[in-house]
Amino acid sequence: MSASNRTLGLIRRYRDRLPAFDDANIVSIGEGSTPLIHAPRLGDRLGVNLYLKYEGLNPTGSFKDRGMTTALSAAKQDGAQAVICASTGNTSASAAAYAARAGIRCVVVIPGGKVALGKLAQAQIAGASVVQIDGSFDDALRMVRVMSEEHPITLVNNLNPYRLEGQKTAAWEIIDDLGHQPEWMCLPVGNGGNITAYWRGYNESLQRGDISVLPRMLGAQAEGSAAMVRGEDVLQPETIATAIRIGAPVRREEAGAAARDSNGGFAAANDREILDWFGHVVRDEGVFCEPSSAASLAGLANARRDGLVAEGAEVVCVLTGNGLKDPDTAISESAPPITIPAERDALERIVLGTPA
Ligand code: AN7
Repeated sequence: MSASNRTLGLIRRYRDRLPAFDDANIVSIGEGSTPLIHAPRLGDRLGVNLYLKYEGLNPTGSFKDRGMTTALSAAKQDGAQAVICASTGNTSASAAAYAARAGIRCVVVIPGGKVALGKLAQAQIAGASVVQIDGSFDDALRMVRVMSEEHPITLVNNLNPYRLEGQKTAAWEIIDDLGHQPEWMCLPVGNGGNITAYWRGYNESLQRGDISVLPRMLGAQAEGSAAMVRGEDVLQPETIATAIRIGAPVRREEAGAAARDSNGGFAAANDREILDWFGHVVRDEGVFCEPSSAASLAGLANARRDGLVAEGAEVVCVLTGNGLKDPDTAISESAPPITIPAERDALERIVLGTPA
């Protein structure tokens, strides 16, 4: 039997280029190998040749699984008894699942009332200790860092070096699928971990000779939490895109270097723009992502408007999380269902579009 890449999981798929793990310590749920989807209608709307890297199809519905397979495999290899993280939601869902798989206790600390419903459900049902605080993600991260420094509990936020090692594999998949690097690589930025990981992945591919040119990196942020765009931390971050509601990016130095060294940049989009692109991507292409993921499209639109990204450029946008993560926002952005009696004529009026 020859296993598909999805069955292998990404540690086995890219074994020769990742940290070494004993087979018995590999914690995988079949992450990675997500589709790269050509998006011609959405691309026309943006004036670019657009591809979507649909990371919402990972096992827990976000790109975080790429970093959790490596982080939890390392934790298992080290004999860790417990892992901890702060999270805007997706990290907690992924950590909870991979810790469950590893048989390791998991504690997640989240900003109370600011985590999308699907993500909360995932962490809770997987058996993590879910702790809400009256504070932001940045406050939660400060707290879990102290716990991991003072107690034998492994931090699995992206300060953990194994996280980015796993996440960089997405860049390699894009090169495999496209056959070359895109001109622009666009992704939503919160802590700046993922843009750092992609940049590392592309640079390693350059060193291997798989590509001869690097893509330009575009980081998209929500206007209310745009620390990288502003060049300073945001004390009270706010946005509908709760996954990237982060004011003090942990990887600000590396993320800034990725944008600068690639001749790329950062772009902000406001909540209305993010929600508009959240609708466009599913109505144009049938791809349902969470609002934070649509921030990459909204940021790209603004980078096009400002002349940073040229017309006709080949662009890969990362859709970092699945739309099912945040059903509340999808419902509030949609027309409600039409209620009718269970009668033929009532349905016919709607089918034919005639007024009642
Ligand atoms: C869908 O889950 O930080 O720039 O705690 O969930 O690497 O932080 C999530 C981040 C983009 C930003 N898109 O990535 C968490 C968390 C989605 C996300 C980001 C996140 P980074």
